Amino acid sequence: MENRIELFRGDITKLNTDAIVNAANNNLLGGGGVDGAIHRAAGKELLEECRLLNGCATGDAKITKAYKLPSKFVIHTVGPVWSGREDDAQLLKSCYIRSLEIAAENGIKTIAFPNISTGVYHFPKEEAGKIAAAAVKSFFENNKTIEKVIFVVFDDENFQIYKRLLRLNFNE
Ligand code: AR6
Repeated sequence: MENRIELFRGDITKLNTDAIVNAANNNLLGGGGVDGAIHRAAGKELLEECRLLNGCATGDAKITKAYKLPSKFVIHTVGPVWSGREDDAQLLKSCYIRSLEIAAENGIKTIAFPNISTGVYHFPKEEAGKIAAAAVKSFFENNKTIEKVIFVVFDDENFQIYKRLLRLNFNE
């Protein structure tokens, strides 16, 4: 597991990992938050490719090119809108696992995730962080091709949560 998971605080659109993951919605036609930032930075060709995908189910993921972004691919996944029901956690886990499966199928070695569902979709951040970290660690148990997963945190609350969950020491 050593060094295969990293934490980055900032804007995911700046990363030059092989893939960045987008926290999209079911129609894949853009939106606010990280989705808006990715579409703005990638340019209108990203939306044109997304139009051909016929949307995406919650918990699933689809891949496109990344156009003007520094990364090579965008993997669009759709997190659950927090409802308090039992399947929220399963659907969020599935976003991470499906994104990693698609990444592996496409030869991707480095991939960056935003904190899916923790913005407009209101998933509790602590629980979402635990699900994300557990999903990636369990995927790594059976996969040797993905070299690095970067958790990208944008807000301070998620930064504090992920530092603790990943037991990382930062000199601040
Ligand atoms: N880089 C990294 N993380 C970011 C960035 C960024 N540039 N901007 C925001 N975040 P959200 P969701 C963080 O709302 O909850 C969209 O409209 C943010 O701090 O982007 O999955 C879609 O179209 C938060 O922790 O996604 C959907 O309709 C995290 O990204 C809906 O929002 C996710 O927040 C999806 O909602």
